[in-house]
Amino acid sequence: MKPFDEPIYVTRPLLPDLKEVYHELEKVWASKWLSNNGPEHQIFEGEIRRRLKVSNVSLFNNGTIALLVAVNSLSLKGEVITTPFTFPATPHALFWNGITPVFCDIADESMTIDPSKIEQMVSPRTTAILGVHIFGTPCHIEKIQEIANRCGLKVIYDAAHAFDTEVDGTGIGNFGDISMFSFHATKLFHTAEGGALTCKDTDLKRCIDLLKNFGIKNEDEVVMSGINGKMNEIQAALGLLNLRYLEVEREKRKRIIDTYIRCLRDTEGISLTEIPKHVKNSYQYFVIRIEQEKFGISRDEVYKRLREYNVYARKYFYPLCSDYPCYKNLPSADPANLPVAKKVVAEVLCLPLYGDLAISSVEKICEIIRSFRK
Ligand code: T4K
Repeated sequence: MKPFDEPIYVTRPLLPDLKEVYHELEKVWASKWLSNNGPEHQIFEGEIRRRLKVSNVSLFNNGTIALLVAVNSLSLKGEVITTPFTFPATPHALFWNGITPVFCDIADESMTIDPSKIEQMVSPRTTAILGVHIFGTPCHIEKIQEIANRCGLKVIYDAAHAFDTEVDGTGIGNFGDISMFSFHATKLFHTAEGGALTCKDTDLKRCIDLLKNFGIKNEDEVVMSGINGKMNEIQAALGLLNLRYLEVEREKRKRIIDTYIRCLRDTEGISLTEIPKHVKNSYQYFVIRIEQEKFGISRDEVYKRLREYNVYARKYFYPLCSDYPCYKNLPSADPANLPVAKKVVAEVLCLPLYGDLAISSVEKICEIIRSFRK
């Protein structure tokens, strides 16, 4: 088989017609208001609140700053239990708040933090659980809340991958104390860079809004030590525009995912992540798991050989956060504590997924992968 003429990346951003972008920017220019809770920001915040089906939203310049603020707003300290199978932003948001991340193993099927192993990680210093809805798959939210209630812990969810994920029709941002969404260019829905926090408690939203604006209450009062986490008007305008294209993008992605499933489901050694029936898929990633014994070659080998065909799949989220030099000496980072995460991180491969990816290219990627089987 011939390699693709152009590189096929794991994702490509949704890009609305430039003329429409220009039209949106004209409004921003006319307002002469570029940041600090301007008109586009206010409209966009309302739209996101409706879209995510939540009661409170605060917009941010990116998801990482949003997560930093979430941790800070709950006055967490000591230790927070989290997953090692995630993007660096998750444990770093704890570390930057002076908190020690405590890595808990993940469940094999969902690849999210394993609720049956959380309680044994709780110490007198533990103040919260930080779960990640990895690849848009919801954490075991009920069990996690039970543990949190029993142990007096807060719950934060990193929902960076879970825009549009719903559980039985309830927006994923309604669970736990706070959820963080990322609107980075690589996400299904984006504002180039951007993010949001959602929470049920309106007083908490007020605190979050102060924290993302240096703690400034008014011209005479700075009431807490905040940071600059504000989303600007250009980001908000792009977000409003992208919202209009979201359903079309989701439809296209659904067709691509259906094609991957059709072409790969009967391949021995490859397993597909199944989204439970009661969960609305975020369509953010398409993930396969490769079992070397059954497939004949390893995930790493598949990743390398796909590149020879100009296909840039990604080994998200390798390496585990517990293997980073800044965390590897923590007691919870001991590989013996994380057997499932160790196995999963060696098996997972994210295949290209974005609306403009041709179905014929998806079929060809599957054919290439199947041809590797030994
Ligand atoms: N928590 C979790 C669980 C997360 O996954 C993330 C971010 C965060 C927190 C933090 O949220 P933010 O602060 O980022 O809002 C990318 C993204 O930069 C990152 O947002 C995302 N997770 C992560 C999963 O993916 P990289 O280092 O893999 O990106 P990069 O530059 O290698 O891009 C991947 C591919 O996307 C490229 O090969 C081509 C394509 N691409 C990328 C960009 C930026 C484009 O076609 N156009 C583009 O503009 O991290």
